[in-house]
Amino acid sequence: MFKKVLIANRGEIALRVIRTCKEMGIRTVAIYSTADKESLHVRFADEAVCIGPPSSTDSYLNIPRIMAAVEITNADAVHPGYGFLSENAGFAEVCEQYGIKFIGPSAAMINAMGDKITAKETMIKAKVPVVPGSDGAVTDVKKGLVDAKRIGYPVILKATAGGGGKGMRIVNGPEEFAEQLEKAQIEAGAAFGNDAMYMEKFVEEPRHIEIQVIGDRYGNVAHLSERDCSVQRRHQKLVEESPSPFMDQKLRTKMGKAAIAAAAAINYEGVGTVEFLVDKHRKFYFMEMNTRIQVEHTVTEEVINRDLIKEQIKVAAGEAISGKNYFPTCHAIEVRINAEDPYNDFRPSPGHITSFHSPKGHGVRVDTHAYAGYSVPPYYDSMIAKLICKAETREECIKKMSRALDEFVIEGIKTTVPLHIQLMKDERFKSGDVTTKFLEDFDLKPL
Ligand code: MV4
Repeated sequence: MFKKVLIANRGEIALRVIRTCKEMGIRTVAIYSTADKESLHVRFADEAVCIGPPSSTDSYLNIPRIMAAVEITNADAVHPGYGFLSENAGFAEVCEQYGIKFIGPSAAMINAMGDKITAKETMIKAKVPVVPGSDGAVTDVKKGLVDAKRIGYPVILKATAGGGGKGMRIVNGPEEFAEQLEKAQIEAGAAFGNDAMYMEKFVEEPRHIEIQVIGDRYGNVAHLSERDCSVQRRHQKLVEESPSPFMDQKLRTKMGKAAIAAAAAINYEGVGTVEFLVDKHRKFYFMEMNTRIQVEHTVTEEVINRDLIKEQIKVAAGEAISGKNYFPTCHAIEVRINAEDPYNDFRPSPGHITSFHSPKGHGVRVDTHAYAGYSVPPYYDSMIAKLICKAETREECIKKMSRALDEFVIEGIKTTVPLHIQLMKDERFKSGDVTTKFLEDFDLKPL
């Protein structure tokens, strides 16, 4: 087992990893920017190294500075958390070269899933269902129009270097094709330095259902059931739950098998997530694979009663998994509390938290680095807490979440708490009839 893990991240996930390491008897090193001096991950780690000024490029994204912190603290492993360098193949490679275990996928696995055309071709070979689309890249308008006609409008253009919704364009008919392709290429070129595009049939009002997987270095892969992440806004998830209200055991078995096949196709080692689009006919299609621990891993932890960070560290250290799949034994919902104003187009609302009280009680979990007196810096992601509730049924879970949200006191900044309070009372949400379009149609009333 590792002796000392450096956590190359900040906020709640840094704290989350520190907690598990402590329970496993592993020493921890926090890194921090000058903006995070007062952050709890700095306080609760065994050691902490300041690596630079607030700007991410000079701190949490700065590989040479992080490697210097690894060297001076003698850490033998790095946990990248989510975001920042968690899916950076270059960082994984540098760690490998220095003999430091990167608690995440290898550079090869990141690259296999990072290029979306390659990923899709790999999935087709592994017999994982994909959305019908172009054969490889869309290089010119003339060929693209022929392909789009065969696929049938509406189609969606996606950047092969993209993911998470960046560089996507919907095309409703041939008259729009040239214009949308050019716009998408310009956008993708600016965002990723790569303007290669591919095309798919546009699946209307899909659900976003993802399967948690885990693999070890001996070739065993298992699934840990699904999370429904359909409640999103501009590709930012706001609510996640497990089991999905749309799921039944037959579909879970099929999607679980597909997710395992997807991970096995790239010899996946570690914890990962296979994202699917699911249409109203219960047809599911591979969307992308995330090769990191995700924000919403906690929902799975609650329903299968396992510490996923612990499992992740164990497989990274070379332990074998049992290979058995896990199924939900209760219902869990997570809401993301962001320092944003839901009444003002979700504008970031950083600043000083004057008062902070977390909900408590049976079945209530809060993962946060915030506290009364903490200042939310304006430089990073706006998520300041995750509230996770679990109960025997979805209905009970929603009631518990409503109760917990009512107890949440955060003063001094604006947060997404009022949005969640109303969501939990929404008839459509309560019925489980939620697609990725749901939040667009949701109108927030003054409290
Ligand atoms: C799609 C789609 C419909 N049809 N692909 C968005 C994020 C990126 N991973 C892929 N995304 C989509 N791909 C086809 N062929 C709709 C989306 C999409 C979406 C997916 C999941 C959750 C929220 C979404 C919001 C808008 C669009």
